[in-house]
Amino acid sequence: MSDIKKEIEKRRTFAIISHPDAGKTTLTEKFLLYGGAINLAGSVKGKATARHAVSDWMEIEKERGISVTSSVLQFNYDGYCINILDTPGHQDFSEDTYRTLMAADSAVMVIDASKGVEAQTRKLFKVCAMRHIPIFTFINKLDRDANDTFDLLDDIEKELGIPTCPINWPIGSGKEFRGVYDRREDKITTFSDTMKGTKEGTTKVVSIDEAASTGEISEEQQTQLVEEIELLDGASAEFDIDAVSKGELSPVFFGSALTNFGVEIFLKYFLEMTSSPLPRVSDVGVIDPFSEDFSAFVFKIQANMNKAPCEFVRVSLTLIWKLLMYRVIRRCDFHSHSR
Ligand SMILES: Nc1nc2c(ncn2[C@@H]2O[C@H](COP(=O)(O)OP(=O)(O)OP(=O)(O)O)[C@@H](O)[C@H]2O)c(=O)[nH]1
Ligand SMILES: [Mg+2]
Repeated sequence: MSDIKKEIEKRRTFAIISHPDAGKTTLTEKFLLYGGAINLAGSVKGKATARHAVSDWMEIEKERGISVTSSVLQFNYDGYCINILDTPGHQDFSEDTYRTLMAADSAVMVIDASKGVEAQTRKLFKVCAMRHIPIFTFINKLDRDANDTFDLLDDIEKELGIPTCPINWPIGSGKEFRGVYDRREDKITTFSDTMKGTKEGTTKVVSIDEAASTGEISEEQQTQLVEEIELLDGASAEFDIDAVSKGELSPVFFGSALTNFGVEIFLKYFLEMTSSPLPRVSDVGVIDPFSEDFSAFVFKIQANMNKAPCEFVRVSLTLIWKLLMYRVIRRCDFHSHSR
């Protein structure tokens, strides 16, 4: 395989979607932390002197702690080159999000564990479902008291009409949130202090019995976990990668973006379960990412980022495969992609 093909296969481009405030920007920031793109994570609503989230770069975003415009961020992790499209949840900026979703090969749907599926999540999910892209679910804010885990899954399945397959399972929530149980490995990962989410922290992988005997989780949590796993094994959909890649089954993960718990576990599985850039349909036929011809799709124009307007372009080209902010020096004719 040529080097260029290998390069293309290492690419992952995904959008993060949800109702406002579910934690998209916070999760994006933590991906950057684990990718080594930043070594200290900022917060969405930092004090005047504190660091802010990298993707909320506009003054209004820093002041109000909300995302107004979609941001594209690139980082490397475990040999992959990852492009994240952090989208705004607020409905006033939905147009921006809809267009940005056209550039994504998959989507991460963030759900607040104390709220479940909310209005904007429903709308954005529909856009992703129409494109049949893989949709991964990250149930966030487990560091706060959460709804019952089975109820959260029921809510997703009933409200959005997509079967779910939990890849891991939370142990406790709020102050009692201890870690997640990995169904494939049959192991528990517990988390250490992450300095309020600014640092990576360390994790410990133990068996269910070990976790209880060493006091990592309480006896009650162990009993509850064993019961829940038994119930889940009988009730949840089997993992099927084909169904995931067609957007017909959503793998579900649990964690807390604020404290970083469960973020790296999610990232690892996500990279394993997603594919490299897919062919796109355009007005001149299907465009293969491995094709030798240049092709690009302008999905966003940002007027106030630099002195000159910037165009965000998804580029297909054998010589270069990049998703970057391109400052347009000279206008080019681009094909219109319809998928
Ligand atoms: N307790 C807790 N708070 C969180 C978590 N993740 C995010 N938050 C907080 O929730 C608020 C919203 O987080 P953001 O990351 O800005 O949410 P968003 O989805 O990007 O919001 P919009 O871009 O405005 O749609 C902030 O105050 C975060 O600190 C979490 O895991 N736990
Ligand atoms: Mg945001």
